[in-house]
Amino acid sequence: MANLSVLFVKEKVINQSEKLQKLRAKAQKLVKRGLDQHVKLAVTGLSKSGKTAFITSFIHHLTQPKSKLPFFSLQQQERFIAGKLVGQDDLSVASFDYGNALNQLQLGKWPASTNRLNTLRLNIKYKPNSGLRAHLTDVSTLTIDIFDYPGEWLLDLTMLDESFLAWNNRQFALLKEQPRAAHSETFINKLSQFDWAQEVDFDQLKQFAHEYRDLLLIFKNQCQLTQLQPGRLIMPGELEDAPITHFFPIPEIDEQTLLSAPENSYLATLKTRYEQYKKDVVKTFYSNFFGGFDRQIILVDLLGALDKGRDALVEQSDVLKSLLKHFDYGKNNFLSRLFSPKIDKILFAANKVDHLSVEHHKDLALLLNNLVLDAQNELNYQGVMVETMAMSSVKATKQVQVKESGEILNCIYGKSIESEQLLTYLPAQPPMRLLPPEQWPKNGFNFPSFYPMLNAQHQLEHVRLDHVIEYLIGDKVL
Ligand SMILES: Nc1nc2c(ncn2[C@@H]2O[C@H](COP(=O)(O)OP(=O)(O)OP(=O)(O)O)[C@@H](O)[C@H]2O)c(=O)[nH]1
Ligand SMILES: [Mg+2]
Repeated sequence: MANLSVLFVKEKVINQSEKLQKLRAKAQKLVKRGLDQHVKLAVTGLSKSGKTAFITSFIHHLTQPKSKLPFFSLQQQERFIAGKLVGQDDLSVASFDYGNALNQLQLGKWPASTNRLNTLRLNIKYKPNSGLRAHLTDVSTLTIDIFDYPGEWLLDLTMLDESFLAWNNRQFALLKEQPRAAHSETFINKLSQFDWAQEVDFDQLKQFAHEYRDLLLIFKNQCQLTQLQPGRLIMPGELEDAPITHFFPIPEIDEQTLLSAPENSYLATLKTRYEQYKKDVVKTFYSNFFGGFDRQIILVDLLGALDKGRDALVEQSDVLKSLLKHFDYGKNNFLSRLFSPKIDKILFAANKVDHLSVEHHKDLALLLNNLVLDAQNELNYQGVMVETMAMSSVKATKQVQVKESGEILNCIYGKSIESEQLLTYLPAQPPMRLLPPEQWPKNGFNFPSFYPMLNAQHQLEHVRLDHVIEYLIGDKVL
């Protein structure tokens, strides 16, 4: 009898310890899930700043076992296991076409300009090396969500702060300033002779909108200007020629004129279109996709702007600074990270630095630093970490030394996009700060563009992408 009861008790103990083990495993799984980190990375930049190339290179180097990312702590400490693109979170958005973008780069071409919103999710598996995570698990996962979109759509965010009256008068004033004025004279004359209080003819309105769109395309492609609104007029996505995009600035108006305009007039229609565009297009895009970021990289094509002159450089930095208002910045605590994350680290990256000789890389970083200094101060004040770097997601040139008249010149070598020829070029030194107009070089700057260049092993290379990755996510993979 006694033996039997001992057996019974033993069985009970075994059952209980099995249950306990199961419970412990379940708890471990939950804790593990809680500890697995998740980053929503904002890749921000104006049109042609290099967002798509950056995202492609970012994925490529984090999904290759033999990538060269010496500054990325996971690689340095041999804790990187593998990276993989996995099913995206938001099924209503198109997937980032990584295969195609990578294929283009590997063929020595740049990916096409983005014309719709798309997204991706990247998982990185790694060995944790410290804290609770390292005690609980041998393998952790960091999940990274990224959206890619046409740069033009980003610019529309600044409209959210502006009434139709303010937007109209500011945009019209811009049309009259150089370098826009050189192209917009005929359009301005036409608008100036028009009676905006008369009853609207929608075909005529559409005609004006098309003419304005053609001008915006010239400002973008020939003048490299950045204030191009409404963005959907030049990069419509699913709104190709939709009436909601048919509005444009007209000669300066005052509040009284606007208030007294008949309901069916051109003027009242333009105002309604503007307000509707803000509400249905800009706000919707903004609230659906521009919330909940944890980290941000702002890609800046300073060399492209330097090429176009001082005005383009100033306009670019003003626009970038005004865009910052539309993101949530601040220090995170546990609860805010779960329920309303804020961007607590931001990187301003002067992209395409491979267009310079190595000795001038730091000058480009200093110039960017100089341009965003006041914004940086404000962000630091809010507890946000800010860094400025010069980088290149995909190298398009290699450094070569050329001897001329006994002097060694540090040049770059690559296939020029303009001439389609391989060329050796001695790039100028960029200024380290915004030069006053009187010090701006008379002949301006000239930084030619190059096709992507693979190394001898047919692999893509980068400049400081590893520093960028370490800065953006290094602290999430400890
Ligand atoms: N040298 C160099 N050029 C680059 C790099 N990244 C982008 N470019 C150049 O910049 C152009 C635009 O790059 P994208 O990645 O398409 O820029 P984007 O910001 O996605 O542009 P949108 O889709 O139009 O908003 C490319 O066609 C290249 O000419 C880089 O890392 N190095
Ligand atoms: Mg793109």
